Amino acid sequence: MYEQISHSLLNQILDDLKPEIRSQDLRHFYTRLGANFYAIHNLFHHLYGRRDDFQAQMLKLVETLARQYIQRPDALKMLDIERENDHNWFLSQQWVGMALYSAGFADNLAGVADKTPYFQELGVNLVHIMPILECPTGKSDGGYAVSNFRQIDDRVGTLEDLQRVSSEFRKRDILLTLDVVLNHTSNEHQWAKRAIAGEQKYQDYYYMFDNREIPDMFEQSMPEIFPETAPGNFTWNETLQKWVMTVFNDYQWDLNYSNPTVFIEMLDVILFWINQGADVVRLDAVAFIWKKMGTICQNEREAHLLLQLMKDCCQVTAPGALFIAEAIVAPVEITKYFGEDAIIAKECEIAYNATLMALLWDALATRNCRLLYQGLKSLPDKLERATWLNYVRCHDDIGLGFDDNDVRQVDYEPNAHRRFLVDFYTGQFKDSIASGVPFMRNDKTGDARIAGSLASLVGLETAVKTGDQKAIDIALNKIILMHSMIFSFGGIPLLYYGDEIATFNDYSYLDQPDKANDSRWIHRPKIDWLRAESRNKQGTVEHGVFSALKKMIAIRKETSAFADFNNRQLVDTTNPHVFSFIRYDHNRPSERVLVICNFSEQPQRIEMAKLSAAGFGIYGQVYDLYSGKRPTQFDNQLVIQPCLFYWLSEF
Ligand code: OTU
Repeated sequence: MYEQISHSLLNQILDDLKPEIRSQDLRHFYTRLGANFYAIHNLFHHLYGRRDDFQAQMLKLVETLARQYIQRPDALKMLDIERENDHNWFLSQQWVGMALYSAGFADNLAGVADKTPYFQELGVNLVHIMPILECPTGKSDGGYAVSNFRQIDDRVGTLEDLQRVSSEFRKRDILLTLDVVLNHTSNEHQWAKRAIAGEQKYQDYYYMFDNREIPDMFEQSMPEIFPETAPGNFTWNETLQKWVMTVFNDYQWDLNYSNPTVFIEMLDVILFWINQGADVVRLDAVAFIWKKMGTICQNEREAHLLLQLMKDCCQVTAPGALFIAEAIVAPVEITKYFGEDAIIAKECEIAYNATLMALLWDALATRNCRLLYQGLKSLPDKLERATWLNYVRCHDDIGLGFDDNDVRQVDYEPNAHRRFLVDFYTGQFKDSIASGVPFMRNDKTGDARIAGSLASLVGLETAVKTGDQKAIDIALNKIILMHSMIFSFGGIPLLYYGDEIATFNDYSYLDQPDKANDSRWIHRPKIDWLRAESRNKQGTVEHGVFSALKKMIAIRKETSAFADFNNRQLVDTTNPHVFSFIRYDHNRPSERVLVICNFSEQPQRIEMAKLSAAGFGIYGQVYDLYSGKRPTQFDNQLVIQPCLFYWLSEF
């Protein structure tokens, strides 16, 4: 795109660049800047064009990009070029992720580096290390209340440790994912401290008000994120004598992105960690970064423009790095975080598939797939060159963020249905052996979310305690079934640490005052490595899960139909307990896999004729990639064991 105004501005900015920048070899940088400048200028102007200092801010932005480019290690610059030449690299089925807390997984970063062989053993080659930056003790929100964006927390390790992790990973082709908490800082961050000390510059980094007038107006339309522990969206600061916007906990101050300095600071932070070797950056709470009175202050158009701008800027300095959007919002809103267009309005390459996650838990509780089908049918197509992060559990709660229309469509009443699911997973519903706990019950809205480890939510904890072998087997199948879905659906599967060895709830958080009121800590375990050894011992639950996951991962990597190129087609088997879809190789559509999942605790059957109608198995025999055998058939019907699955292929 060539446009005079932006081009002459670019010329001027290049002239104004500091001499130490101009003297560098910036060939690739200039090419990328030229290619992206029209978009960058446009977006920056849209957001900040009315300011007198617009041009100066624009120069500062370009200088930031150049400075970080100069600091980017050569090896990473080469990787950028490789990835530019193979821009679909992350859509391949070879990627399998795991998210972990370094302290819970292996004491600290050095421990994570030492444990690298464990990832290889399982087949994991993308590791999301949960927040590692400095946080106040106690008021840390599990690392999401950062007090220094450039300093690794002492308890986690040092920059050298991270470099060791990064080089161990790089040697083994494991991608490193790090967090950048965009929406807020800790109230103990330097910026907050200087704001409290009275510096106007830093007060302008946040949203602050002298009285309740504006906060009250905001509150009329803003929901509460942590209603039990942090009601309201503003906190009174005694020293400042002001109300500070605090959407999450009262010690997490929302950053004000209507100030371009904030944008540039945070972009600089992103580029800093990308230069430390992060292949992927998880952008936390992206839905919240723009506040507009009279709205829920989530998913605002400007939030999207900010993300597009961040993407375009990273494209200039470090085009090999990817963004993950953490936007746990309504299904129709989530896909928007990929951007509107892969070329001219791109945002994040990857987004959490919170919709699929919640729908899977629904199918498991109801033992039918009606809402799963309905919800996925209404999920808008995602952008090309973008992919889902498919997960079963993560460090957060399970929010039941279905679209109410979808819920009604399959004849449930939305509120009653959500109440049922919370009751089911917290073991209140009759016959349920799930042992989850509620998270953030909101008495005003009747809303609640669910916390608990995967193994405990599927009933394994209870089954093991009561020694009920049949229930143990069903629960193990459920863990395997849920993973079979995320491995085959299309997108990058993201395991949650501990789930691969069926880790139960950890109740120790209840004895720790700074954690006791946040039930998400029930599923942020400390790995018991002695217990993990049992993964090598046949007959143990650890072995049952670990070996199944390992096998599925190996098969996934060899099955090109599992790559993510919008190559999925839902199949209606007419059996409501069974969910089915076809995946096909986008280059060779005849190479297909038919996925069939039984979400009920009874064996299910489907007519072979239904498969033929879907165009499957007409010409040859079918066999199951997972077991390597022909699937069980009886009376012209395919039989699927309770809570198990097939990955059928033709030969
Ligand atoms: C994210 O969470 C993090 O994953 C949480 O661990 C943090 O507490 C939170 O941000 C604040 O930093 O913002 O877009 O329901 O799903 O708060 C979604 C709770 C988020 C989380 C939600 C989420």
